[in-house]
Amino acid sequence: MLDRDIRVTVLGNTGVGKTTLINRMKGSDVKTIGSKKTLEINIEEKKIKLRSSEKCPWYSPEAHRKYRIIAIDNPGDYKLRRKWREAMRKFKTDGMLFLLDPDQSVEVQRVAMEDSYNYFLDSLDLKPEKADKKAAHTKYIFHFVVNKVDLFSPQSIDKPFKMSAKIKEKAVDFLAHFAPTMDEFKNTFPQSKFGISYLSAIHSPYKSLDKLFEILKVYLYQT
Ligand SMILES: Nc1nc2c(ncn2[C@@H]2O[C@H](COP(=O)(O)OP(=O)(O)OP(=O)(O)O)[C@@H](O)[C@H]2O)c(=O)[nH]1
Ligand SMILES: [Mg+2]
Repeated sequence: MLDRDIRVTVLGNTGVGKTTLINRMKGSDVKTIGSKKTLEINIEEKKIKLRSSEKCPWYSPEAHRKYRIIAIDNPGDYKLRRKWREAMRKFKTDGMLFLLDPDQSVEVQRVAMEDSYNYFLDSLDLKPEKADKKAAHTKYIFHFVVNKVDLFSPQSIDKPFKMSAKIKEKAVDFLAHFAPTMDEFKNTFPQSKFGISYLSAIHSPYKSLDKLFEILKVYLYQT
């Protein structure tokens, strides 16, 4: 079959922008829609043609390929977070997008990141020793996203958002708070892939979001 799937679990504390990112991926104008707190696990789908495909010669299957993005949107509220375990056990995905919000407490978000670590391990096996063993061989994609980078530098809403070196620098500094937790993931999942993106789910041009799935595609299909 020509088309391929990319399945992602989207996690992060409440209000970090998970639903906004997914709505944007689906092509909605998130500036006007706004989003309510997610209470249930929602499965969202969108078939997209990635821009890298356009660079392929016409005789390459890649030039004609579409990617079906299946995104599992989870509630971030800590009281609802146990649903993450249920979701990860039920919907086996290729990777997780873990979103962070520079405007929220680092401490609270670190706990959310630790929860994603523990619940993902639970999804491999509820017995901790077995889960650790499985984790050593698990090929998964852990992608950490610093969202809302527009907040680092308020820009005119009328102008297209531009990622400056200054914004990037601030986003890198912010992510550094999470380095010890991210290292823990790397130690536990040595066969897995790790990535980082900095973006604004609301303001980044679509091609930046598209890039997010490009990265996942390369990880998954090496093309
Ligand atoms: N400035 C800015 N605000 C954003 C961005 N992305 C999302 N938001 C806002 O953040 C708020 C929360 O977004 P949601 O997408 O509902 O967050 P969520 O992670 O789905 O939250 P839960 O469903 O409760 O887990 C909304 O008011 C969004 O408009 C962004 O890139 N920049
Ligand atoms: Mg939501």
